[in-house]
Amino acid sequence: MDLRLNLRIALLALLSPVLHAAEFVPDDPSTYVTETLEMTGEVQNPLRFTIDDLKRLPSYDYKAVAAACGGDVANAEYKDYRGVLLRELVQKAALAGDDPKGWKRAYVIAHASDAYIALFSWNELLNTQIGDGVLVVYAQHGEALPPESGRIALVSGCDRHAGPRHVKWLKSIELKTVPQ
Ligand SMILES: Nc1nc2c(c(=O)[nH]1)N[C@H]1C(S)=C(S)[C@@H](COP(=O)(O)O)O[C@H]1N2
Ligand SMILES: [Mo]
Repeated sequence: MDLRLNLRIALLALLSPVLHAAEFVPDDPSTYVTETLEMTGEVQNPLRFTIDDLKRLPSYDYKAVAAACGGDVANAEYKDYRGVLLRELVQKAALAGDDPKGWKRAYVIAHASDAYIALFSWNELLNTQIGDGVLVVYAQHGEALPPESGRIALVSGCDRHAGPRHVKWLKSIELKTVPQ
């Protein structure tokens, strides 16, 4: 093999963990399945949503939001999800405290039951196109999500690569602020 090819392979091997973290595939996914979603952290309203609660909120089609923002539409058929906007859930929970600038220091962590997380800044959710594509999903192809995806999951359809901020077995949404 020539040196150039060897270097290319070495570089790819170095970069791949950034985009393709080792995917966790449990033997029995049902042990990780969550049936409710909790809003935790620095919130005024520590809400808990069942899947039925989520279904009563305004719902969005993943394929439509991802197409609108030019996001990751690879395998769009597979990604035929339906769910609610993360920013609308966070607005319902609302930030605790009376600092009018508190929201500017706020960030949101989506936690899974296997300790996987995805991280968003509040302004990213509220004030950029990325936020238009961040959905808490409960259905795929018009059916309940299968256990291996989690009955409740989070997807970020406007990301360049959807994998890293796809959270299966979504358990809670934590709202926090960077200390002053
Ligand atoms: N709870 C949980 N979600 C997870 C992971 C994980 O280990 N645990 N792996 C992530 C990774 S690294 C990828 S690439 C995607 C793969 O799923 P997808 O191809 O259906 O997006 O799931 C993501 N979601
Ligand atoms: Mo991944």
